[in-house]
This record gives sequence, structure tokens and C-alpha cells, in this order.
Amino acid sequence: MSAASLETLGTLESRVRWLASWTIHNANHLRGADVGDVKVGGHQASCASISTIMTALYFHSLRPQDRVAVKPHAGPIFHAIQYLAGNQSLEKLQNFRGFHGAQSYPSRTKDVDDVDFSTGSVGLGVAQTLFSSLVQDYVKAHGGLNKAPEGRMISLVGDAEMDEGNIYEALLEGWKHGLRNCWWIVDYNRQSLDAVIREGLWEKFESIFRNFGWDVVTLKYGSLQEEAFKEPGGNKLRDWIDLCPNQLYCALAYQGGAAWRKRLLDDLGDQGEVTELIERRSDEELSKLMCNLGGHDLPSLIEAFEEAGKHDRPVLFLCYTVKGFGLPLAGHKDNHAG
Ligand SMILES: Cc1ncc(C[n+]2csc(CCOP(=O)(O)OP(=O)(O)O)c2C)c(N)n1
Ligand SMILES: [Mg+2]
Repeated sequence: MSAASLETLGTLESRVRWLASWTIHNANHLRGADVGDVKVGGHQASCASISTIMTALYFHSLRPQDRVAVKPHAGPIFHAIQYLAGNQSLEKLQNFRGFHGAQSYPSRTKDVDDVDFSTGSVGLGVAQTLFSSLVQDYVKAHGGLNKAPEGRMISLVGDAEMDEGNIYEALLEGWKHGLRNCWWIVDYNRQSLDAVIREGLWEKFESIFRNFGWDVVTLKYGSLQEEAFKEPGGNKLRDWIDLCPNQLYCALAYQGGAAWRKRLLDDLGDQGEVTELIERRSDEELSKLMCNLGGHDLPSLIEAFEEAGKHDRPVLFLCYTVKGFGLPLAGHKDNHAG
């Protein structure tokens, strides 16, 4: 991909994130200002977390025949993307969660911007994509697809959403029927509604999914981080990231550059070249580096989707992200709805 295209995608990503954040802010604090703030709700942090992934998908990787189940709390990101594509109106965004406004969770019946799967109860959209792939195989086997291309059924999933039991029931069913053309993309921000997720969950996902015949693609480090790891002392930084508990990573993402520096120097300051690696960067650069996880790195996402697009095996993408990425509430423990 050319540098110019990448830059354009980066601009789209920040506009999508801004528009989703603004849609929610407007509903809660501006629309009813004459009667005081109204608790309308909406989830800015959940949206920001998945904004890079959805930008890569919708503005680059999706084909017309593909269908997507968007994790419920990313509804505003979906509507923002559709707005930029000319399929959603400003009026409905301004009336988010109001009567006839854009829906809080993507809805096939109430939204106008071509939602593929209604979501809301976590877990349901995930399983639906798997069964849709099986149905597509059935229809094809019975000559119903004619010459139409096979679509890919894609689910965008929260990491805590993976707690839902119906997902594992579906997994087994998929294995029995030779599941194809199905991607599940986990927004691995390590935060749920009200907690930080348990350490090492990614290992459980890896082994469960491989066991059921899925490919597992983990996007942990962004390209900025990969570059930094090549600098002298970079391996120490990577080890630190790998050992950092989820709770601390989230807290530092919230506190920002000075806090990252203090903690990194406290832990690594006496370990040679890595000190210079840290000190070469301003607070802002350090914060950008540490939040440049795989799920916020357009080149990594695009490459991973391109690679997986070469075959029809089911794929689980584990994309490390920061909940609230790019917003002042990034990583904060109360950022789900607070
Ligand atoms: C069946 C069901 N149970 C509970 C909820 C309440 N709920 C909303 S979001 C959420 C978890 C959010 O965490 P995660 O899946 O990690 O999403 P993200 O961090 O991306 O916001 C839960 C349990 C729900 N929507 N549906
Ligand atoms: Mg989460």
C-alpha cells in the first residue's frame, strides 16, 4: 500500500473516531442542554478501541459480498463510517439513541445504513456469523448461489464478549461441519464493562481455537514498536511489554507519557541501552509508542487481512488495543460508560 493511501486511511480513522465520540457527546451533553445533561449513554471507549480495526476493514479490506457483525457498543463507529460513505444522515446521528435516531446497537430493522447483523446481547452476533457461513455452504451445495461469489462472515468481538457460552457451542458446530469463510476479530483491549480481564486469556483463546481447526493470528505490536525493538536495548522493552500486567498497561495508557517514562525507567533504567531508547523520546512520542499496539496499526491490520484473504479457513484475529484509544479516557478503569 502506498504511503499516500496509508495517510488517507489514517485521516479517515481519526475522523471516524471523532465522529463517533461526538455523536455520543452530543446526545448526552448538547442535545438536551436546556434541560441539563441527559443520561443517554453510548460507549466512547469501546468505539475508540475498535476504530482502527474498522477503518482497515471498511475502507480497505471488505468486499461487497462480505457481511459483518459489529460488536454492539461499536454502533457509533459503524454509523460514523456509513455517514462518511453517504449512507447515514447527519440528522440521525444528531438524534443518536432518540426516536428515529441512529440506534445504540446496530439494528437491521431500525437503522437505515445497511446493517448486516443486529447485535446488542453480547455473543449473539458472533455465533450468527459462524452459522451464516454454514448456511452459505448449504445454499451453495444446493445450487442456490449460482455464480455469486462466496462472502466472508466476519464478527468484531469484545474480549469480554468471548465469555458468552453460545460462542463455544457454535465453535463445536463449526468444527463438525467444516466451517469456512469466517473471521472473528477480537478487540483485545483487556478491559470489560467494569473490570480488567485475566492475564493470559490470549493463550486460552489460541489453544481453544487451534483445537477447533481455526488459524489464529495475533497482532500484538504495532509497526512503531517493531521498529523500536530493533534499536539497541529494544529486546528489553519488548520483554517489559510482554510481562506487564493488564491492569498496569491500562493505567499507564490513561496516565500518559510521563508516567510511562517513570515506570519504564524504574523497571529498566539500570539495564543499559534501553535507557537511551526511552530517553530519546519525548513524553508524547513515548505514549504513542506504548499505545501503538497491533490493533491500532493500519499497516499490520491490512497485511494480516490480506494474508488471511488468500484462503477460506476460519481465522481468529487477536488484536491488542487500548480501550478509549486516542481519547482522554484511554485505559481508565471507569471508561466503559463512565
Ligand atoms: C448477553 C449480555 N450480557 C451482558 C451485557 C452487558 N455488557 C455490555 S458490554 C459488556 C462487556 C464489554 O466488554 P468487552 O466485550 O470487552 O467490550 P469492549 O471492551 O470492547 O467494550 C457486557 C457484559 C450484554 N450487552 N449482553
Ligand atoms: Mg474489552
